[in-house]
Amino acid sequence: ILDSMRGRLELEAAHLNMGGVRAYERKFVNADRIIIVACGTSWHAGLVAEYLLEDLARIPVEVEYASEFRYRNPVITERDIVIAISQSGETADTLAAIELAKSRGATIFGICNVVGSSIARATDAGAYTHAGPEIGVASTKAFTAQVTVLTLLAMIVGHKRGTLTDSKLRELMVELSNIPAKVEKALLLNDQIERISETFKDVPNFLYLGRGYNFPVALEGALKLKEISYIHAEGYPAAEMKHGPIALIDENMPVVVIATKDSSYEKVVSNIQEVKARKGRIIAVVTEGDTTIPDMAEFTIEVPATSEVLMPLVSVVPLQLLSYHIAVMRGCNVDQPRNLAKSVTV
Ligand code: F1P
Repeated sequence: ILDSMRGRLELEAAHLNMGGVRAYERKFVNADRIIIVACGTSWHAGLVAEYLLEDLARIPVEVEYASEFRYRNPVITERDIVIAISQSGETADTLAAIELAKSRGATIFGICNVVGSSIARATDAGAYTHAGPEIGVASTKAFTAQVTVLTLLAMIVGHKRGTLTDSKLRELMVELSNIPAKVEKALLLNDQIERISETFKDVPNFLYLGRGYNFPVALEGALKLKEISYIHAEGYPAAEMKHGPIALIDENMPVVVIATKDSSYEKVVSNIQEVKARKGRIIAVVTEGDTTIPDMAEFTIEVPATSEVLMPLVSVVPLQLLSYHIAVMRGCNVDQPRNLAKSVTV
């Protein structure tokens, strides 16, 4: 099914070499657990993969900051698979995490963008994202490509394990082939987001909230803003807000809520009500045609509908645009942010 559908995919990332997955298919199918190691944006792609692999393949997943994992004494067995994700393929923390897992017998699967990079060479197998060079230091299209690879991986493994039915697989493949057009449509939000950015360019803080598949997207939105505009931003699972961050909300706090139509929609709507009750300034990312949230939010950004499991590929785009425009308006160099290196090799 995958082979016949692959011809329909237009995403550059879909040309990836999934041969690496096929060669280690049995390992993946029998894995007791998958441990994902990565840093920064790649770590956020790993968090999306946790939802994907649990939902579609029913494999327990742990997502670890490589920068912390490398100094721990983790319990790793030969039945574990470690997935290392890195755009540059040169991140020293991720490389060290790989070496540690390897020394304890795990199989290492890499997802890198740069062909022949150190991480690609250190792994047992892998899939390249082939997303082209990242011009700027902060990852953007690498995130989309990594999530695409991880989605395909979860689909292949889930299908083999019998946790993803033929019809569900086919449905997801068809929707995946629609994603490039939906991302194009999300990019048309550019002018609207530029206008919204004008309102918020001078604020000192931002909060980002999301649930489920949109929780890692909230983290990624906050990281992009920090990285390129130097505004302090926090990403949180929306349900965690009441456990602390709610104290921060007043009439000066912009709160970006990713509230697309999915299984946690109703709960996100109540989170928006909680923010509104405290006069927070709500910028909501919603599914096209939503009639409830626009009445509650100061700004509403509509993205095309898609399957819940594929939504991060679409919902991250307006957040990247928001960070970009705010950074440009603040006079920041979006391609070379201060203090950041393309690959962190120390
Ligand atoms: C990891 C990362 C990027 C971030 C910045 C610093 O890089 O944290 O996500 O945007 O470039 O490095 P990589 O391992 O994915 O190359």
